[in-house]
Amino acid sequence: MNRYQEAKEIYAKYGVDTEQALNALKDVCVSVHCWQGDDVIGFDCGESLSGGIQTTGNYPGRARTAQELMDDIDKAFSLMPGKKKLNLHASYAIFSDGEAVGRDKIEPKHFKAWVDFAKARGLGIDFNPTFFSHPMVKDNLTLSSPNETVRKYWVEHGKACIRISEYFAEETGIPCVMNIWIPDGYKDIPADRLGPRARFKKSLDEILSIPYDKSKVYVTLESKVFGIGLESYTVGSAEFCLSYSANAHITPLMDNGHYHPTEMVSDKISSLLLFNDKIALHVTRPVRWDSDHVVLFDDETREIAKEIVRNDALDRVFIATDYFDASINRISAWVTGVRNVQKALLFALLQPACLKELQDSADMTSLMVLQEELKTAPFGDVWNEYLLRQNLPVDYLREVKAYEEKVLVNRK
Ligand code: RNT
Ligand code: ZN
Repeated sequence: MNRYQEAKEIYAKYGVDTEQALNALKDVCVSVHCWQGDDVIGFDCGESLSGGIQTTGNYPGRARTAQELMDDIDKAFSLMPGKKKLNLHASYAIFSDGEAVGRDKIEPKHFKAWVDFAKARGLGIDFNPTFFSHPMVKDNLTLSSPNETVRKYWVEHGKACIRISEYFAEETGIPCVMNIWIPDGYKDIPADRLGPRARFKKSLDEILSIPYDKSKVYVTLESKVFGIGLESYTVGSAEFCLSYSANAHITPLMDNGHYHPTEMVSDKISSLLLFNDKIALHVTRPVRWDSDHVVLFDDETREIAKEIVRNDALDRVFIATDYFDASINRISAWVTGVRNVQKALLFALLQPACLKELQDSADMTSLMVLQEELKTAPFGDVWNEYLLRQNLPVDYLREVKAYEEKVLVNRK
């Protein structure tokens, strides 16, 4: 008997159907961030990364052009199983030679090459206005700026991005999730906490006032607790973003690097599911701060997956990755993180339904024992079967290294 058959029988004893789990997993879409490939730099204005986020490391092979990034995405996607979407930032606009377009004036045509790329591969596209790494970010402020020229510039950027998101949805036939995150905040204690938040609120109202098809574009709003150099005050805090989303009927987005270190996104998902049709996630790995390390198959990633699966919410949660490591091979970083999100989902799909019943009958003893037992059930054999059925290698490292030698090391 092969290992999968054996695993299947072991799981069956727990009342778990591995075939059902494998089938469910292949329909789950993960929106893969493009920005792992070039250290969040983008192509539009050549500014270095700002906004209180940071990439560290200088491993060779960063994608420097749209073509290089597309090549790398192809390589990375070819090693990831399951359904994917491409998640772009506005800073990845592709301008023709000599064209200089401000972010307030970008248009669908600046993303045509991405649409062609996505269509040729049957991918949907998600989108993000880029409110950082740009000369119009003044004093670390964008949509909350007291300077009307600055604030309006970024409002126009937000509106432009809604139009581009709608274009993505129309062209690909797949709805576009457009996530708003602003870095706005203060390093030290502010004198006015209300003013910036009031201006952010007004700016969001203005952006969302343009007509757009809500079945094609899902606008999400991402909160944060602090950024580097912005430690004392963040305009788009959790309370602000949750309240705004609820009021404006948009979708809240939680990034699991954006909370205090002992606060867990896995514990927040159920609450948001009770009050929202859809919710959105940025899956990342914060190490002591919002460091955006590559996602591992760790406790919290599994717990997040469990909350989605066990609450029967696979079709209500937009799952996206958001991490960037420049200290290791970037293709490997991409593939490892995305595979780990999928692994965690499979792990969750392989949990027996009886666990809930044990909780409800207050048999916490059995619950603990069973949960611990399941940790060492032959999960790896089911995962390997999933890869095998999609003709993917378990060992992608060899392929990554070959690509590094052939392509990446030549990028000097
Ligand atoms: C920053 C947010 C945001 C960014 C990306 C690049 O803390 O997590 O989502 O990482 O938009
Ligand atoms: Zn994020």
